Formats: sequence, C-alpha cells, structure tokens
Amino acid sequence: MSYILRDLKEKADAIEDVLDRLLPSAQDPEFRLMDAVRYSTLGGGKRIRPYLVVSGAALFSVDERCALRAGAAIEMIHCYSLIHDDLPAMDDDDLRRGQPTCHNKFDEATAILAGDVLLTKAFEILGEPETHADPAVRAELVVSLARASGDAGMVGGQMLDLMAEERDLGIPEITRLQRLKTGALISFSCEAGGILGKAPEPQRHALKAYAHDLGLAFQIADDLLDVEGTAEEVGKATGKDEAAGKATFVSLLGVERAREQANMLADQASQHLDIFGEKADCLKQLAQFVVKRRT
Ligand code: GRG
Repeated sequence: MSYILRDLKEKADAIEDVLDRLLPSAQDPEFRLMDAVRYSTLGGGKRIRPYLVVSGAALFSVDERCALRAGAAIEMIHCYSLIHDDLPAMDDDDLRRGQPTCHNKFDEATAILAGDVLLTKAFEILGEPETHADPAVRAELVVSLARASGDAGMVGGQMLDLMAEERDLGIPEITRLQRLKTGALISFSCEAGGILGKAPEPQRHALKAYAHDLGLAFQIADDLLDVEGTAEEVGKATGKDEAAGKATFVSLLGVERAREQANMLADQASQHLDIFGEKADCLKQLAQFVVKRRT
C-alpha cells in the first residue's frame, strides 16, 4: 500500500500545479466566480481519475505534460459534478472534502456558475494543441469525454439516481445506474491514456475491461464507506443512503457480500492488465487501494 500512497500523492501534487495554472484567480469584477471554482477544485480530493489518465498514458510513453492536461480536464468535470450534486435541488449536502460545500461557502447561484465554468473549461483544455499535437486525438478526447459526462453517462446516471428515490431498484438496475453515474467517467479516465498514446485495439480493450471492473469496485467501496465510515474520514456526511431509504449494493447484498464482491472485482480488474507486464503494476495497486481506502 505504501508505494501506491506515495505515487498517488506525487501525481496529485503534479495535477494540483496544473489545475492551479489552468484556473487562475481573476482580477475582474466577477472574481468571485473563479474564487468559487478554485475553492472547489484545489487542495482536496484523491485525484484518482487523473491518476488513471497519467498511469494509463505512461503505458504508451505519452509525454506526461499532455497526460496531466487531460487528467486536469477530467478532474474539472468531476469537481463540477460534486458541486452540482451537493446543491439543495440534488443531494443538499453541507460538507464536501471536509469543507463547507460550494453553495454554503458562496451561494447557490455562484455554485451553479462555478460548475458551469469547470464543465466548459474541461473541453477548452482538451481542444487546445498543448494537450496533443494531433487534432484527431484531441477530437477523440472531446467526443469521448462528452459521451461519458452527458445523458448517456454521468448526467443520465444522476437522473436515474434521482428517480431511484421513488422506485425500488434491484442489482441489475443499480449496476446500470452506477455504470452511468460514476463508471462512465472512470472508464474514460482509463481509456484516455490509450487515446493519447494511439494504442492498438487489444490494449484499449484491456484498459476498458479494467475500467469496467474498477468502476463497480469503486462504487461498492463508496457504498461501504457510507455505511461504515465517519464524516471525518470521508469528508462528507455518511449514512445518507440508508436515511433516504435508497437501495445500494450494500443494502441489497449486505456488508460482507458487498466487500467480497468489491475485492473480487479489484482482482479481476488487475488481471485484465496482465498483457502490459510490470508497467501496469501501479494501476493494479490502485485497484487494491480503491477497495481498501477509508476516504
Ligand atoms: C449533478 C451533473 C451531476 C452529476 C452528479 C458523479 C455524480 C453525479 C455525483 C457525485 C456524488 C457522489 C457522491 C457520487 C458517488 C461516487 C463518487 C463520485 C464519489 C466521489 O468521488 P471520489 O471518492 O472523490 O473520487 P474525491 O473527493 O476524492 O475526488
């Protein structure tokens, strides 16, 4: 575990520098907007998605500066989703990453706009030549991230999640919901390295399969933390799914079976990467970190 914790920290520091440069403070009268953007993006989070991009890109010897820009773009989408998810119209949360949520620190309208800035900035960055010299690669990144984030991905999953409050879902429906809500962005994070590195199909396929199992393992671990973790550990309110009467992997499988399932998925995710040899060791260790984490 110590290697992956060190490596995560190193890559998180690198991504922090890139985000800091890409999201500068503003001097204009509307400076409050960028204050809210920076508040919600800098100085927190595990940065798992950028880690997946940078480590996946390293398999194909992609220039790390390009991978960090793509990783920063995905982190911006992730942070926008957290800001909007915390709003009173959605989950109505007070705490995120151990701090007051964006709408509590600023106000609701500013939080909505801060999310909008991050959503649009992500595509601006992917479209710029510094992200990749080949315009076809940039276009593929843009289209794939749009698909992962929109109606057929994260936003569609969020809609299903809102509807789940009025319907009893079973395992197949929850699996689909989570594949869209959290899995699609995790999948894109894994596939982005292959896109940047113009990887051949078998390697892309292996990354996709890894992402598929990792995404589900991540979500089950998140559900377990909601049941077993404290707000201090997790940095947000826990016990919310149960209080809302929401079906989750844990409520349907029970704690023990859910943990077994998460561990099995993490092992299976690692096996898909065997074709890369030792070069993929960090991604294999990340899969173990995802299911053992307490934050
Ligand atoms: C409102 C457009 C919109 C989308 C919301 C992904 C999502 C959809 C909401 C996020 C809220 C949430 C708690 C999702 C469950 C899993 C998840 C994404 C947890 C947070 O991700 P981590 O653990 O967080 O990577 P950090 O803070 O480490 O970045």
